[in-house]
Amino acid sequence: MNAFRHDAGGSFHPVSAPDYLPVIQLRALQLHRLKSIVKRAYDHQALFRERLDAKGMKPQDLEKLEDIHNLPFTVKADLRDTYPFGMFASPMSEIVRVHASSGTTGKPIVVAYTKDDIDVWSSVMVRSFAACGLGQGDIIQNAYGYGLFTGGLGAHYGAEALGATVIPISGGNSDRQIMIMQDFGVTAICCTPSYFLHLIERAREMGIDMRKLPIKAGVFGAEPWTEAMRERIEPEAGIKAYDIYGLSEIIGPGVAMECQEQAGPHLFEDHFYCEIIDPETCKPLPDGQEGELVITTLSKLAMPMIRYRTRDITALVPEPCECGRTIRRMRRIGRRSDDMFIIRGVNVFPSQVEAALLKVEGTLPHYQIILEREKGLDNMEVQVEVTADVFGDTIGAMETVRKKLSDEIAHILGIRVKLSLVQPHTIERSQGKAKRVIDRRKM
Ligand code: DLL
Repeated sequence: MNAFRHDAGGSFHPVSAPDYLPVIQLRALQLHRLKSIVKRAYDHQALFRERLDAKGMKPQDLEKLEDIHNLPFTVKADLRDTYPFGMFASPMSEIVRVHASSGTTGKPIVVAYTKDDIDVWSSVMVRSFAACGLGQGDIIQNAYGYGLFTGGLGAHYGAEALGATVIPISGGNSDRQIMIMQDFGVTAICCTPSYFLHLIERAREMGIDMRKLPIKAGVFGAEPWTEAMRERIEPEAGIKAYDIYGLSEIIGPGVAMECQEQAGPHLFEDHFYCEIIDPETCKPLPDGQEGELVITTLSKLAMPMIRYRTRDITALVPEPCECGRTIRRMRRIGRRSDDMFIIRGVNVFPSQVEAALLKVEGTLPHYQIILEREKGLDNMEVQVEVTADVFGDTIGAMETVRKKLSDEIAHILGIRVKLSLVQPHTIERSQGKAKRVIDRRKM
């Protein structure tokens, strides 16, 4: 029998059983898996072995979960430095798939999967889909990019294992996306939230009201998005928008996913051990406190990651979720420690700008932040689209929106910035991850 088989409908799916393990059992399972993965990394990953030796430690020293705090971290540079296959812990003959993430500079980082790893990945994706109420009978349009990016194939294998019908359309060609969504009776879509915004807009231009289509859910991730963005998306498309989180280094999509309570993504803790650390001191922080998410893969064979520093900033939520899952939630990831920039001494994250913009009526959820250096001083300009009504109206409407925006941004950031209100369609639309910040300071 297929291990991922489940009954369609209802909120509890047998495949989701690990989501509901009694906490004591979950921690015991984590410890058991942690011991074995640390041994595997020590035996097969030269870098990890050297670092553990340098600390005078052996895998057997790990007796309880808290001992993980003594293990060395892994960072993205380690994957670059060992490019392409230096972190693989399985022989090439057992590796059935590689993916790569392009990053911003130089060589990509390469990640690998054995057959078992692919099965684990599919199972966490099945649990992700089931968590937001999808199952057999659903028609899932997968508009994450297929290829080296993990989004496409990760969601694809999961949706198939779920027993849903998958449309492997990949990203781009928006008119065809909308035609298929309408003609095939699509009930759910997977893509980045920014691309979905573009699809909503394009559907409207094509005279199609998405609210009248059978689509009911969006599985949105791969980039930060805010609660304000969810509030824009849901009523405009007549769907529920769910947050899915993941990263290539750990597995791809399916590290965490929101349930129907939409109260922060649940981490699939039986496969991913999660800690929050202070990014400056690297000391562990208690649940509820915000810091950098650090993940250890508990079952990944081809490329175990021990204490991988994600750079993503969040907090673990100690309170149990209404849904009854025992696996913990984290707060929605609004920012990465490395997408922060400093303007006039103030730390700014793009998501703060997004939250401010979307509070003001008359704005559209399409924006970009441009950083420039003039005479040694850094300047920030926010370009945001406004509705055709506002743009075409008298100067009065534009000025009202500008004043509200300026106040909102000053309220959230504590500084006033240059604002450019532009007409709809001025800002380039993305098919995958949106580029929110254009940094011209280094050009
Ligand atoms: O973006 C994997 C993925 C595909 C996740 C599809 C969800 C859906 P990478 O390209 O390696 O992998 O990028 C990982 O993207 O460290 C976060 O900074 C960001 N990210 C991913 N999901 C979310 C999310 C995929 N839901 C990096 N909210 C991560 C905020 C996210 N940021």
